[in-house]
Amino acid sequence: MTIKTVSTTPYGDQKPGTSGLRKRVGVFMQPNYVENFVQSVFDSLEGYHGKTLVIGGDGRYFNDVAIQRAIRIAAANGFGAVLVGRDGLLSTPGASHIIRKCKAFGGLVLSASHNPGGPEGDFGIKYNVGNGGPAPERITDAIYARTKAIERYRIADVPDIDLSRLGTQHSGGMAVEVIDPVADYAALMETLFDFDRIRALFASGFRMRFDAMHAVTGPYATRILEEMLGAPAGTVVNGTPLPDFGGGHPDPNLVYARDLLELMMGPDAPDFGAASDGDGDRNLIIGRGRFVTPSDSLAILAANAPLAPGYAGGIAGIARSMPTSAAADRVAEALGIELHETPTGWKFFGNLLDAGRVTICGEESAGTGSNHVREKDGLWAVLLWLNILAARRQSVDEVVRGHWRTYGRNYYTRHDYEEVDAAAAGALMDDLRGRLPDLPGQAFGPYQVSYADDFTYTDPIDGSTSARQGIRIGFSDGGRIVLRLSGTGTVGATLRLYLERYEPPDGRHDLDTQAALGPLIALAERIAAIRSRTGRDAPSVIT
Ligand code: VG1
Ligand code: CO
Repeated sequence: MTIKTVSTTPYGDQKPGTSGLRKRVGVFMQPNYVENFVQSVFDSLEGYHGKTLVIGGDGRYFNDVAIQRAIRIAAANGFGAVLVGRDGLLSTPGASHIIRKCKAFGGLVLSASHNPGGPEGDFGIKYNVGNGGPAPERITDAIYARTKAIERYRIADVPDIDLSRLGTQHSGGMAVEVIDPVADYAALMETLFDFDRIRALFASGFRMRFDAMHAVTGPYATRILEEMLGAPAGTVVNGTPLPDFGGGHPDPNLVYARDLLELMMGPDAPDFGAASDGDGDRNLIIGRGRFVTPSDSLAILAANAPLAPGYAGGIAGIARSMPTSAAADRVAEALGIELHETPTGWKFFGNLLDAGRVTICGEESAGTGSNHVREKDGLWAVLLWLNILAARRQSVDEVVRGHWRTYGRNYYTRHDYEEVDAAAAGALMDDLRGRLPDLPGQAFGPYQVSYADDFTYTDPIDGSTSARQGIRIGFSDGGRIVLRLSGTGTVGATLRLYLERYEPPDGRHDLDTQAALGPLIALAERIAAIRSRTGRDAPSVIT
C-alpha cells in the first residue's frame, strides 16, 4: 500500500462543541478540512495501532465522501481494522453498541444530528471512545489543540471501499468489514424488552406511527417495529434515509414533527406516536391527545423501567442534564436512589454509567438512554414506552396523569432564539453572569430568588470540573430559569431559555404549559432582556 504524507495548514475553527465538530457542509468541503480533523483525532489518541475503529453516519449529504477519507486515513495511521455500516449508515446508539460489542478502540460518528442536511445543510464528525460514548472533554480539548497545530496528515492511496457490499474488503493492508447496521442493535433491544408482550399489544389492535424523518432510524424502526414486533406495514413513515432528509429538519420536536403532532392531536389519532432525529439518538413521544415533555418522559421511564426485563432488578440511579426538569429527581427520591445533575451533552454521563452509579440518563432535548450503550437512544426510549404500555394496558395520557398524581407535575418549556448575533448573545450572558451575586434574596413580585449561579460540575468519578455550563436562577417556590448558549449551532449563536415550575400531586395538572409558565417567562425577560438584546420579539422554537 502507498501511504502518502500530505502537508497541510491548520483551520482555526475545529473546536468540538456539545457533540462533536459541526459546520456547514461547505466548510467541511474545504481542502483538507476533513483530513485535518480526522488526523487530529488520531494524533490525540494513544495505543490504537492494530486495533479496530468503527465508522458510521446518519446518511446525510457528504457522508459517503467523508467516510472514504476517514477509512484511508485510518489505514495510513495503523488501525488494524475498520467496521463500517452498510451504505455508511450507523445510528449514533447503534455505533455505540458496535464499539462496545466488538471491543473496538473507538469510533467516528459522522452526523450533525438534528441539524438540516443537504448541500446547504450541516455536517459533523464526532469521536467516541472505547466505552462507546462521546469523547470526554479531556480528549476533545486535545483534539482541538492538535487541529490548531497540524502540519501533515497520512492517507492511504487506495481505491474506495464498496460500502453497499456486506463482508470484508481491504483498504491497503487494513481490513474493512461492511456490516448490517441494524442486526446487532435489534438483538440488543430483544434482550432488554419483552418483545412477546409488545407483539401481543400490536396484535390486539394497538396502533402506532413512527416518523423516521427520512433519517437513519428508518431501517432500524422498520426491522424492529414492523418485522419483529408485528406492527402493521406503514407504521413507520418517512423510513428511507435521504441525504437531505427529504428537505426537512430532522429534529423530532413540536415544530419540525408537525405532521405527527397534528395526527396525534386529531380525531383519527393512533394510540402512540413517536419520532427520532437525524442520527437516531433523540425521541419524541406523543400519545393520543397527549404530548409527553422529554423531562417527564425521563421521569416516567425511570419510574416504570422495572416493567421491562432488562431493568427488572431496578435501577441504580438517574442522571439528568442541568437544564432538564426536576421531575426525575422526585422519582429518584421516592426510589431512594442517586440523582446526578450534569452539564448538557451525553459525554458527561459516561463516567457515571461506567461506574454503575446510574442506569438511566436523560436530557430535556429529547434524549433518553440507559447503560445498554453510552449514547442517548431514540428507539430504546420508544421501545421502553411500548413495553410499559403493553404491561400496564393504559393509554399514554393515563400513564402521564397517573405519574403527576403521584409525583406532582413539573411544568416545563424551552424557548430557543436561533441564529442570533453571537456578540449580542455573549454580551447578554456576560452581563447576567456579572449580576448573579446580587440576585439571591431579591424579590420580583411573588418570586423570591433563592440561588443564582453559573453551573459548575465536578465529576464524582474522576474529579474533573467543567465550569460555565449555564446560568441557573432558582426561586423559593421551586421554579427555575436557566439560560445557556448552544454548543451545536453552526451559524451565529443560539440562546436557550429553559423554564420550570412545580405543581404538587394535588395541584392543577391541566393548565396550558405556556400559560402556566407565563409569569416566569415574563420574569426571565425582565431579568435578561432577551428580546431587546437579540432584536427578536419571539423565540424561533418553543418546545
Ligand atoms: C443540544 C442539546 C443537548 C444535546 C446536544 C446533542 O446541545 O441541548 O441536550 O446533548 O444538542 O444532541 P446544545 O449545546 O445545542 O444545547 V444531538 O441529538 O444534536 O447529538
Ligand atoms: Co442526535
